[in-house]
Amino acid sequence: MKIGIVCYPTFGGSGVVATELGKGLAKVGHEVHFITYKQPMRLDFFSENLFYHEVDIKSYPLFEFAPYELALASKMVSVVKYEKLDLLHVHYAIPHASAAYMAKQILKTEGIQIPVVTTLHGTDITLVGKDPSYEPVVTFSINQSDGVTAVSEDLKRETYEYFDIKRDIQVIPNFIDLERFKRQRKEHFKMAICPHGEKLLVHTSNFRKVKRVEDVIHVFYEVRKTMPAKLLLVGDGPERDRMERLCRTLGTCDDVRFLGKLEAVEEVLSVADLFLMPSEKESFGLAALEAMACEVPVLSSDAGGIPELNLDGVTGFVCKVGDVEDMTAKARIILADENLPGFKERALARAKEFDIDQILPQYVAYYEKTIAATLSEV
Ligand code: GMT
Repeated sequence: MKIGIVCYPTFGGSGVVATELGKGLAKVGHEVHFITYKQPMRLDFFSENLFYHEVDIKSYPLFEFAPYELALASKMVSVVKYEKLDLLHVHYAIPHASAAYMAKQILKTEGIQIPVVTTLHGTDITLVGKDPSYEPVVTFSINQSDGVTAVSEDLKRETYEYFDIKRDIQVIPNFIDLERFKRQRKEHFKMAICPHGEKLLVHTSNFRKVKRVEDVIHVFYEVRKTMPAKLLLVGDGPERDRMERLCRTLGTCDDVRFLGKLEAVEEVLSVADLFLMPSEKESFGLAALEAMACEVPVLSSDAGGIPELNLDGVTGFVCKVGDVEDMTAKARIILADENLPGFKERALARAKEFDIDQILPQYVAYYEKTIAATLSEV
């Protein structure tokens, strides 16, 4: 198949999933065309089946805001037409699903039928998408897609709850490349951070309010009262400054390091004892899956689709959003020397259920079904 993938190319779960999916499809022989405003982060090598088309966003004195959606739709039209694509797969509804709808209508006037699959990732539904400023367009463009997937059962449920959706949504979860995300031997790194055998807690996110990074810091503060521990925070975003100030107020600065946007996150995860994800909203929790693949148990909130991944009492623990006291108690259980090995082993076993080799065929089957249904309508 010839597949066009549209996504956000920067840091963020939906862009990572879209890029890894495209790479995986290319590996098994499909031709994949990325259509984005910037080269996707993880697309920095040559493959005969991978192509990149940059969206040209022209500015003009009249435009206070350049109309990105129009430039994207125009680029989709030309790529579908000249590369003879079989299907467009857009990741994150806003504005990709509506731009795809526009491209589809333009192509129809030229006698070209292009099936569109939209994948819903999370905040495009649970936060920004349901805001009245976008909701009518999100509802319309989901209903107009030829296929719709969501990354968890919970996200599917929320989509039906918040929007008037008339079509089926197929759940296809996030996946993981177990070749890249595996526990590596990094004893020297662990020694440098935890010279006295301290337990190492890790959190990675884009430091937005929904991630509740303050809960990570409070849990760490409490845990550290009863056992020597260190905390590594990977990522960056709007809450970072406030979190640094919180560490100063609590007096934990010597034991906390902010690592910023680190690409090789698997190296940090390889030395971690516990991963924290206390999010307020989280449709799946790809960062937790990456941790589990590196044999790190997860202490999470019960937001969104996280409990579909992190099994309470098995791969870690699931606590109510904001319940720092319970999270602290559960962190201590996991970190106890006699418990840690069991949790690590079960976290890895669970991660293997989301191996890209298991999930990618689900997308391929869904594309085939969508193409067949679209062509039979013609
Ligand atoms: O909202 C974000 O955190 C970014 C967002 C994205 O689309 O880039 O991430 C979402 O998609 C990921 C991949 O499907 C999921 O693993 C994340 O759970 C989800 N984030 C939220 O729902 C907050």
